[in-house]
Amino acid sequence: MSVEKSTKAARGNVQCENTNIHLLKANDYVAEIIRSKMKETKTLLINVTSSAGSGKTTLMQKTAEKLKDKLNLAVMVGDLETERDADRIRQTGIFALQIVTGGICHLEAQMVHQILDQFDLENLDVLFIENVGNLVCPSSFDLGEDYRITLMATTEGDDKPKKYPKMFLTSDLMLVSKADLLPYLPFSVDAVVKDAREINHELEVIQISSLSEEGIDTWCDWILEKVKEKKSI
Ligand SMILES: Nc1nc2c(ncn2[C@@H]2O[C@H](COP(=O)(O)OP(=O)(O)O)[C@@H](O)[C@H]2O)c(=O)[nH]1
Ligand SMILES: [Mg+2]
Repeated sequence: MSVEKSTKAARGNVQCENTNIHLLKANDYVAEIIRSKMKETKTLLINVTSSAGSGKTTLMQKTAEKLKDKLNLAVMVGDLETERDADRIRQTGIFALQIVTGGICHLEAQMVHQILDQFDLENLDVLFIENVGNLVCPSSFDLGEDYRITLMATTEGDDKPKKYPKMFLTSDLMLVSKADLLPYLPFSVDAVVKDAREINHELEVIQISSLSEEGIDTWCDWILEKVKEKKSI
């Protein structure tokens, strides 16, 4: 996240009355350690969030297929149980590790930091973190990322940004996913973008489908641009 976005995330944290402030302080301390490590190795860190089933793992697979010849990519995946997503991602030929949270509904910076040295960061251009699927808890935890991405699937209904504002407030890019299903669903892209931008007027938006590949080149160009920026700092 940019400095401005980090501030936004912090502001969001204060608003979250039910979250333990001390836990978040400890989290943010470790997130800064991760951030400085990533700065050292010039590895772009992208935190991928969404509800369960919005297409995160499928997008990781598609991104690997499209970019693995141009960039060194790896994925860290969080789920309550099973290695299934990491297995799916490894089948594309890139390195992936699963964090099994054992019931915790989000990833914390400490969990990420614990397995970070299993990734060859010196030679990695992008490390994606596929967060646990839900639009609530992951929004409060900075993982030291450069950018936070939220997938908003057409199958979820277009009312979600206003119902789960913190996730959209703290994200840099919203991917309107499963765009191939638009002809069959009562979902207004205009409405979802309007609501999301009322929460966060800087939010970038790309409409994608991992199945039809609509928007995938734009998404890949976005990644390539951010990698270039990261290398030049
Ligand atoms: N129609 C359609 N289905 C998709 C797309 N992306 C993912 N899916 C399907 O949505 C389901 C959940 O996808 P998955 O990637 O596991 O979602 P995750 O839980 O967010 O990681 C799977 O059945 C996918 O095949 C897409 O772009 N279009
Ligand atoms: Mg998944």
